[in-house]
Amino acid sequence: MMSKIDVREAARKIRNLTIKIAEKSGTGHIASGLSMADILACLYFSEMRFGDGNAEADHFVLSKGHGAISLYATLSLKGFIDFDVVTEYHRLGSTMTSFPSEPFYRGLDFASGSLGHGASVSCGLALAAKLDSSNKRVYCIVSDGECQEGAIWEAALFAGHHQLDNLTVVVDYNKLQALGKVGDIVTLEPFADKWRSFGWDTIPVDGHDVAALTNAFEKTSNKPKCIIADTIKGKGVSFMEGDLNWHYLPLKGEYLGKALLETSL
Ligand SMILES: Cc1ncc(C[n+]2csc(CCOP(=O)(O)OP(=O)(O)O)c2C)c(N)n1
Ligand SMILES: [Mg+2]
Repeated sequence: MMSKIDVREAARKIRNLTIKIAEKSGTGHIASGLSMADILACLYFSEMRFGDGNAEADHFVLSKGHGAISLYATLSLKGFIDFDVVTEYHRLGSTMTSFPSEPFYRGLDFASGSLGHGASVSCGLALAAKLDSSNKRVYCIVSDGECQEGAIWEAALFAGHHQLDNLTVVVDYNKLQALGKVGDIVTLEPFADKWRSFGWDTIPVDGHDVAALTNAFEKTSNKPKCIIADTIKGKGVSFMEGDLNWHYLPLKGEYLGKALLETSL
């Protein structure tokens, strides 16, 4: 296991690799990836087990599949996929599809991208692990706009009822969705109270504070866990942070140079 300082460095590298992949692919959804870079770093470089030794491999579901660019960056940093392969992101015929899909790689074994479904899939995986007397854990990242979908709350109800204490859902609470502010479109608040009322151990945390995130992951209880990660969309690239336009825009010209520079520091 890496130290917390190393996880922080992993997050920086994930951001830098994300921009490098964006440079090659010329596509968007970059800010959605950057928003969860610290969460991915904690999961892949501290919290999750990948089946080494006698440990069972945990499952990860990127319910906000449109952020795949940073998941691919993470898997490349982890050494599970060659960087030459991940830079084929979004190209016709590439296995690095815009949203995660088959063929799967180590650390990536579920397709996603149609928002709203990942939490339910994760509930199924967590319940199956319990029925198999397996100590596998299941981790799922959902986005905040995604939490406006009813299926999320069906999963919340189910996991609470079955006390799926092997399930952790992290909400990337960046307050922006594709076309506006989450709070203006359909507010989620009081968000933590809602998860708690569904029977979840709910931990609001600064989603860019690696130490706080790690502590939240390490906390145990007999309930499913919801980490509400307070994040900034586009975190790490100054002109992208909190700017709705960067949900879809590709990086070009001087913007690209600035993003490469800022994420390499
Ligand atoms: C069911 C479904 N509807 C629409 C989309 C298109 N879409 C992709 S990202 C997005 C909004 C993303 O906002 P949010 O959920 O807050 O994610 P963020 O990028 O902020 O993490 C939408 C509507 C989708 N992927 N799936
Ligand atoms: Mg959002």
